[in-house]
Amino acid sequence: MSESNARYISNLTKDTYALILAGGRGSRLHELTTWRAKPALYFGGKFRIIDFPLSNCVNSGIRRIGVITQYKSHSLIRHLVRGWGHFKKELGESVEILPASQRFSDNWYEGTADAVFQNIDIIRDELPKYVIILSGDHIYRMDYGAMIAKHAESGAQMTVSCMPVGVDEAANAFGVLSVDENMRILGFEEKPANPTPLPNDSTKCLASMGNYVFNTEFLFAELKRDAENSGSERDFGKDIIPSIIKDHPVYAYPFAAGDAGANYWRDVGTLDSFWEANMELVSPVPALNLYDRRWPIWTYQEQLPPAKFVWEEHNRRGEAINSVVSGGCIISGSTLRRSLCFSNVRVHSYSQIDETVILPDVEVMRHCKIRKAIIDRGCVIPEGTEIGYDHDKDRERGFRVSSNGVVLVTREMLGQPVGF
Ligand code: ADQ
Ligand code: ADP
Repeated sequence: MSESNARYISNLTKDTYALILAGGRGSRLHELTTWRAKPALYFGGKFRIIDFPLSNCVNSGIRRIGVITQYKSHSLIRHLVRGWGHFKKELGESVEILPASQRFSDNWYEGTADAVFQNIDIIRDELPKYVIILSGDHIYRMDYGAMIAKHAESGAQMTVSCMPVGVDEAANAFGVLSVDENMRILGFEEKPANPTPLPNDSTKCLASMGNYVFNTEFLFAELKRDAENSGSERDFGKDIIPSIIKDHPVYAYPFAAGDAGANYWRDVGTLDSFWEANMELVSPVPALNLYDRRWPIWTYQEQLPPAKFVWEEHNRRGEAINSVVSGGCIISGSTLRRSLCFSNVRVHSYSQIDETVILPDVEVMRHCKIRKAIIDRGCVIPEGTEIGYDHDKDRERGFRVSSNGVVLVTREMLGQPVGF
């Protein structure tokens, strides 16, 4: 990219306010989101899902960010305050938390459009030319600068980022677009049962990633219009996009290889996809590069001592193979294979852990065998427990077994008190 091009994009990103929608429930994650909103869910040994859109903003040069929260927001807000509270207003930087606070009416945020509508005054104070609305639910690296530049060049009022996904995967799950040869959106259906396939590939369709760039004044006008329509569910996918594509220039932006050096986007909306996306990280060369210094993913993490692996006379070698182990962990006399340990995990001797995602502050006592599982934060796995070897037994004990055979274990399932 030439210098003048880079300057052009940095002026656009400076003139952009980002809103991250982080109020959703994530019900298909079952007990993993009983206590926390999906964007607050742990990911990748050290991060929370929200760290990805937030880091993408900062890496793209967008430094004014609002995070819209609603459902089960305590864990999310605590993380934002600890990890993202250091922005300096005087330098034109801010990460603002925008909880549903009934400032306009007696209602909490209804749909996603209402969540933005209820914050119009806060956005207006920032005087941005563009507003980028981002889903707080996905794991990906994306240079929003390139998308905003395309938006500005095309003369669009709104631009929707999209990527091709399998028709089966998209059915009932994603907003599906049809476009003309210039990528202008001609049709949009929110979570259709039978998605319209791509003209050149009947197995694929164009799915909305739930990220939108708007010209600010157009966004405000459309939100106000929508608020007066009593039949609207106040949702971008269900109401706003279908109602504007005919009369206004709305374009699709294809998220493609080359954006930030990687074409990686995962919706970790189910236990299986959450487990699989974490498992990808323990493969020798993962598609998502968390070690790329040019596109760092920031987070909050308590200061902890380094991970430790112990082999004493009385036990076996403490080791972790093709695994990711975070700070504060001690793996003593046990073997981990293709597993992720978040902070402060203790694994005692003679245990065997395979293909398992262990969230922070877990203790695995001696002689446990765990396979293909997700262990929620704070669990103490009693001595001699087997998980993932006999699914009938797992279910009898109250653990949840997913359709692909991933076993979820939480403190409540173990009869252990939940408290922060
Ligand atoms: P979904 O993700 O299913 O589809 P939704 O449940 O509205 O849509 O969530 C979108 C984002 O908004 C999530 O980050 C969620 O946390 C947040 N959110 C939901 N309700 C909210 C509320 N009341 N207040 C604040 N935040 C809220 C959307 C689009 C599809 C697109 C997919 C891509 O509607 O068209 O294909 O994202 O995953
Ligand atoms: P095990 O059941 O595996 O024997 P322990 O709790 O006795 O479990 O821990 C085993 C080993 O882990 C200890 O002997 C020590 O080497 C290391 N370890 C445990 N706690 C700490 C600690 N606080 N600091 C440093 N090393 C520790």
